Amino acid sequence: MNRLPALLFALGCALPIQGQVSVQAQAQAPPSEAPYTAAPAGTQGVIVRFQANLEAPAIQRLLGPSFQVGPRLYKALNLYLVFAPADEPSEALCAQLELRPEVIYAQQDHPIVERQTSPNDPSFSQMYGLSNTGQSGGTADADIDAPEAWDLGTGSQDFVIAIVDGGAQTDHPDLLPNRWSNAAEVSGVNGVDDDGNGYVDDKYGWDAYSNDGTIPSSSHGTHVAGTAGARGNNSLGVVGVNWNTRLMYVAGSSGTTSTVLLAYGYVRDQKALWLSSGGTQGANVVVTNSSFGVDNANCQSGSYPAWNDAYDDMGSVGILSCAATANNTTNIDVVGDVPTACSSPYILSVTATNRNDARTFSAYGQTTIDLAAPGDSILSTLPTNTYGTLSGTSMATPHVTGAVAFLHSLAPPAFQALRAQNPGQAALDIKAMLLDNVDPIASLATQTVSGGRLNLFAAAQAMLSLDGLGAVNFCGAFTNSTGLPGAIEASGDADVTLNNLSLRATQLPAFQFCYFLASQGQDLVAFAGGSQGILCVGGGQPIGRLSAQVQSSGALGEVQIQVDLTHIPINPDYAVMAGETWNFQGWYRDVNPANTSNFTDGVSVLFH
Ligand SMILES: [Ca+2]
Ligand SMILES: [Ca+2]
Ligand SMILES: [Ca+2]
Ligand SMILES: [Ca+2]
Repeated sequence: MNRLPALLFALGCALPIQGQVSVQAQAQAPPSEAPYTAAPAGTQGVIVRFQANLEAPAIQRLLGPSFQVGPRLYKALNLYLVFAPADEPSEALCAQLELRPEVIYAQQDHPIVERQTSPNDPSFSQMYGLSNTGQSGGTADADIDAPEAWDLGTGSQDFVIAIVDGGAQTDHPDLLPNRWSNAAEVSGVNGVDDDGNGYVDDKYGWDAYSNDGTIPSSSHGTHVAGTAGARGNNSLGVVGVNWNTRLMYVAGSSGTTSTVLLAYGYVRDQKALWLSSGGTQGANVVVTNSSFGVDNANCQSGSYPAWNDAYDDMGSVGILSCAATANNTTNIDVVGDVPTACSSPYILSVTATNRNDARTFSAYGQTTIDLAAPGDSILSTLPTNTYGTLSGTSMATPHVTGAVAFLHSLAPPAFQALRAQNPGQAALDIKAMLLDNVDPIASLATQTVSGGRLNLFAAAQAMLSLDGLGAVNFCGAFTNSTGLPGAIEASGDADVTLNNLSLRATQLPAFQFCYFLASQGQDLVAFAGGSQGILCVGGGQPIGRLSAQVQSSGALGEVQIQVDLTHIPINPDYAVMAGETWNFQGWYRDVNPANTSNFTDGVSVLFH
């Protein structure tokens, strides 16, 4: 280990003093790589770009004893950290260094901080759920990483959150800037259904209690709304998960199921109208927030069919429903709950954690409760223009609700295309992004579906990391003889003119043969003949076989192919067109115990 510096020193001595370094000298040995260290006591660091090929020993010689050459920082630019006397003004020092022929430039080693966007709302520092600094006895980072997420975006008024609650102070100064309103009714005639949507005077939402457009006030609803979408960075009060959004107020969170259905019905109608009118009418509701329910009720018993129906129907137009589970420490898997144990895939069931990531007062369920969010001592808006702290699953849920709208606001073009074509699938994808990107919490591993607490930043990164493909997996895969389900991944770009789609089948048995199928249809039928898995493509459409058999490699059995989009082998060969959705699946052999057919799940790509 000691030989290298000595050798380099010898080389350095041989170098010309004026920095005109021979390439041959460099080629004989790698340059010195001093370990990175902070500036030693009594020195300051300066970043210096030296002439190409000039290496540390020569630099040290050229600079003389008052400088100490530190590590090379950036090879391609020949940038070094150089330590200089601390008492010299750094600007003068840089200017002095730049006079030297071997120096291209010098700059200060400016301190940097990890960039996190903090709003100027004065109470932000108390909002541990968004950013936990350990305030008030909490655990640092037991939070949803909101400031990190706000580096990526701060929400958008293109997306509407329906607060289905007891009502709200809709003109609270920290909520008013983000209030959804129905322009035709606001500027219309009282007593007249100005926009013809079937609801008279629905200016800011609907009141299902009295079936009119006057929204009652409610402490609970005002608080919930602020968590999801109090205006951020307005030098006032609190900040919501979204600084910018649209809050629609729908009163109807207690009483009987009929009230709730009337409330959901309004939301659904407004979204359907928005879709059918091309965005000129109605409201682009992407999520509802609900914190009510029927304790200890079995949603699947046959006594509550309208609940799942409503969630599925709202889901089909791209609305996820975030629901607060019970505020008691029961296992919802066992005792049941409506709606948080209802089976609709469009529900996000939420339990609450505190400033130490502990669940103390709220229900759980490994198969029913999707995730946790901060819900203990949450600061938010309250009526009569005030603020205050409340606790409950009701306070946890709007963090998740806000996250749904937030992810929508970050959607890259591929996701926007999917959302336009299949809003229900886009909703399910957002749910998956949220659940797949929680912060794992050991105690929640067996108490929630996801095993953790919401992390807005991680989910936002997942949304942004969708490349140009926006591929969506479907169908689900069956366990094969390795104990793993064969899976398929697609990567590349959905622009057909780029033609760079790649398919990768993974988790197959090793050294088994596989080929890839393509079809514009989907199918979900068990394959005949004692085989395992499900054929997921076809559905009455032709199925093409994209490749000759290829053999999987590696212990986990991987196969990858590049797809020629100009020649999908569906007799005759077919060129993929923009606007088409194609579905792909891997079909592989599995020896279990005899040779059988087996399948990966399916992956769907909308090309543009
Ligand atoms: Ca954090
Ligand atoms: Ca109306
Ligand atoms: Ca009216
Ligand atoms: Ca504010």
